[in-house]
Parts: sequence; C-alpha cells; structure tokens
Amino acid sequence: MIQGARPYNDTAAVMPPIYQTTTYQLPSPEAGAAIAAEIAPSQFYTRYGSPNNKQVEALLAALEGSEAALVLGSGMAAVSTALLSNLKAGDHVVAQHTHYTATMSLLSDVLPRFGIEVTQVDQRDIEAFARAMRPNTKIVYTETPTNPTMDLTDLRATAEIAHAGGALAITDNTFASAYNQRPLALGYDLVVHSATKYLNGHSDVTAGVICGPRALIEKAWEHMRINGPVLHPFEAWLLRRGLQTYGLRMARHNANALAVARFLESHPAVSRVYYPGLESHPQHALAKRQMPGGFGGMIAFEMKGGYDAAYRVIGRTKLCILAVSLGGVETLITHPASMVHSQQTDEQRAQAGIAPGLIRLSVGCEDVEDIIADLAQALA
Ligand code: LCS
Repeated sequence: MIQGARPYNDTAAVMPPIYQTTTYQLPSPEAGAAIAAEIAPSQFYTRYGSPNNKQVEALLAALEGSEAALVLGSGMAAVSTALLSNLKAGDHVVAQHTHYTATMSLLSDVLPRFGIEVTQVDQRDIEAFARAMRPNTKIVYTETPTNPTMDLTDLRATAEIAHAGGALAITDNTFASAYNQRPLALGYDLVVHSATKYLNGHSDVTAGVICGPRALIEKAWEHMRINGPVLHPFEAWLLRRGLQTYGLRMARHNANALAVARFLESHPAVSRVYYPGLESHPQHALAKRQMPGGFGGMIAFEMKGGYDAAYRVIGRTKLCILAVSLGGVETLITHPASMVHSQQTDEQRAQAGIAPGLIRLSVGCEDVEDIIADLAQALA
C-alpha cells in the first residue's frame, strides 16, 4: 500500500502537509456558497472533511475495493454511523451473539431505546441468520473472525440472506483486515474497521473507516456531519503514514501468528487454541475460502487451569505487553473476560463463548522466536 502523495496534495512535498486548520478561506461569496452546498467538501470546514482525510480515504477505498470511503474519529464512530445512518424506529437488525464489547452494547442497549429491534444469532449457524430475517429487517450485521473467540461468519452466505430479504449486509473487518479478507467482493454492501488496529498499525491513532458505494458513504457522511465524530487532520495524516507499511506488516502478522498458534497448540498447559489458520479450527475450510490473504494476527487460547492459570500467564509475560487493543506492531496480551468484555453480563459472555480461562493475543511483528520464548517462560 505504498502510493504517491498526489491526491489532495498540490504541494511538492512527498509526504503531504498536515492541514491543521478548522476552516478555509473561501475564494468568493458565490464560490463559498457553492462549496457549502457540496457533499463532503475537502476545504470548507474540518468537520465536513479535510485534504488529509481525503488522502487516506482514497487509499482505504482502494484497499477494500470500494467506490468511496469515510474516515471517522474511532472504530465505534464507524460502527454506529454505518448502522444508524441506515436505520429508523421500527426497523429490525440481525446480528451475532459475539461482537466487540461496545458493539454489543450498541446492539443490545442503545438501538432498542430508539425503537430498533435486534435479533442476535450464533454466527456459525447460517440457518439461524435466515430464520431471524423479518419483513422489516434492514441490516444484517456481522463481524468475522469474532472478537475474541475467533468464530467465523460465512460472508458470502450472509450477504445472500441479507439481500434476499431486502436488507443491507454490513460487516466489521477489523480482525481479519483487508489484506486477508475482502467482504465487498463476497457481496457485502458496507465494510467498517477500527482503523485504530491493523490499518494504522502503530497503537498511536484512534480512528475508524466505512468503505462502500458512494451513495451509502454520502449518507454516512451526512450522519457524521450532524453527529460530529470527526477524524482530525493530524490523526488522518498518521493513519496515512501507517498505511504505507500495511502490506509488510500484515504479511508478518500472519506468519508470526500461525507459528505462535502452532506453538500454543503443542503446549501441555493449553487446552485449546482458537486460530482460523489451524487445521483444528472447526471452520478452517471456510477460513481458507474467505481469507485468501492469510488468517490474521489474532489468537485466543484457553488454559487448562482456567481463570487462575490465565491470570498467572498474563502477569508473567515480558515481551508480550499486558494491554487491551490490537493490531499494532507490538504483541499485546489480554484477558477478555475481565478486560475487553467486562461490560457484558456473565450470561452474555457465556453465550459469546468467552471462558474465564481465555487469553487473547494480538501477535505483533517482532522476531517470532522472541514471542514464543516469552510465552514459553510465562506458561512454564
Ligand atoms: N470493532 C472491533 C472488532 C474492535 O475490536 C474494536 C475495538 C472496535 C470495533 C472499536 O474500535 P475503536 O473505537 O476502539 O477504534 N477493540 C478493542 C479491543 O478488542 N480491545 O480494546 C479495543
């Protein structure tokens, strides 16, 4: 993903300047009025857009193979904007049992307060998606692999179910990332990402993106203009810089994670490893079909000793940093039940398959021998 800096950069600078401004001098009263009426103007007012945002949107659209893209101030801004810009009171959404924790809260607490019903189904069960469809279903919303249990949702099949019912198919592609999985090519209408993760890749930017056809991106933009979850120019600039090494990083994440997953699977203290690239993953065949680029950098594993054993391991690693989030060049280790998914009830966690002894790894780009050595000493 290394491309020239020319779009929306009319300076000679190879690295585009940062447009650290909230507003732009208008060329004339008439031209100003015309710009004010545009959708997503690049030089009018920074909540409406900026050259830095346009630069990175062009790259992200190319990456997902979409006509257009919109960057926003966080992954959750992307998730909520993609959903809310296509819903109204009385509509129905079909989603999964397992989603990122804040998405779970949006689906189970926020949408129902605005008169939108949500049915959550087992993401591994295609028939369950089909059964949940109603005449007023407007969106089928998926996330694959799931955070943190690494279940897969069949993207082609769920897109077909959505379209047969006249609904939009929207997916969160954060975990697999565009390098590995291209949902639009499998029939999806919109793809969202937490660009905080692999797209930026350096754990120093909070950002989100929605990719899809221009008409839907314009609707999302209008929602963003009103609700205001804007990505600031410096963050957009950093995200663009992070993307320049995207392909290099993703190839390394994929290779490192597969090696770490194989190591964990062979370790006597580990009862189960959840990684779609392992032959032992129950949906490995689907993973090979819909993740042609690789299986990503995320692994979950369960300790034979349950919660206590998991807590000992996460307290002992040195190279693997105890932290939430994922997708950066450094390896992060976390305990989903008490950290990322602490907002859910015990029942919701059980339904999502988040066991007390489950550990999640975001495998980074370090030398893989160093990651494995660190895990080996922590597991010993
Ligand atoms: N979607 C997925 C799949 C995520 O994992 C996250 C954040 C988001 C959306 C939200 O993105 P944000 O607004 O934070 O940019 N996931 C996190 C996690 O697993 N640990 O900390 C954050």
